[in-house]
Amino acid sequence: MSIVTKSIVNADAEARYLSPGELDRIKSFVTSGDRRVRIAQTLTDSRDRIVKQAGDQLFQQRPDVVSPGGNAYGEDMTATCLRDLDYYLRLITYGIVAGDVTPIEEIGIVGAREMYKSLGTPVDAVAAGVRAMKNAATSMMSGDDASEAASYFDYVIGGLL
Ligand SMILES: CCC1=C(C)/C(=C/C2=NC(=C\c3[nH]c(/C=C4\NC(=O)[C@H](C)[C@H]4CC)c(C)c3CCC(=O)O)/C(CCC(=O)O)=C2C)NC1=O
Repeated sequence: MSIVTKSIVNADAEARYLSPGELDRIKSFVTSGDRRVRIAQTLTDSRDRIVKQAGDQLFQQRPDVVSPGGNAYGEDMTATCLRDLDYYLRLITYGIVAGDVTPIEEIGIVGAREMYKSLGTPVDAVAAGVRAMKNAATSMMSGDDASEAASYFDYVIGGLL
């Protein structure tokens, strides 16, 4: 939910007008809108390149995951691993557009550690893959956009570890 919807739901539950604090937060959400949409557009347009570069970097750092016995060993498992990175990149674009990490948390973080544990997937390597996506993505952006985008990647990394 965006800050706009959330504020309205909260205010209406108490049948009150939006508070000055809520209006301030909505103002900064609105004024940062162009930037957030621009960042989400860059990530969306470059998603294939970001996932590919991150996969290459991850498998160089962690050759164990793509070696025999590794969780991402073999063409199909490697493709599933890259798909997971793509899932997280997609969720990050949702969060950036909403200006809120809740969609990322609800879809991709809650229960993720337990799920990866049950799959035998080393979650620290998933986090390393997300970090590699962060490096690839932020290198395509200017300073302010890069630091805003970075905070969402960091949220995912922190949520997995
Ligand atoms: C949008 C929210 C969402 C997420 C996050 C998600 C993750 C997810 N990853 C899965 C599997 C998997 N995930 C990986 C990923 C990896 N293995 C590694 O060693 C690497 C470190 C890593 C890539 C970075 C692999 C290899 C599998 C298949 C494991 C198996 O079938 O044994 C599965 C099991 C079912 C399936 O194969 O599709 C789920 C549910 N699904 C979702 O709907």
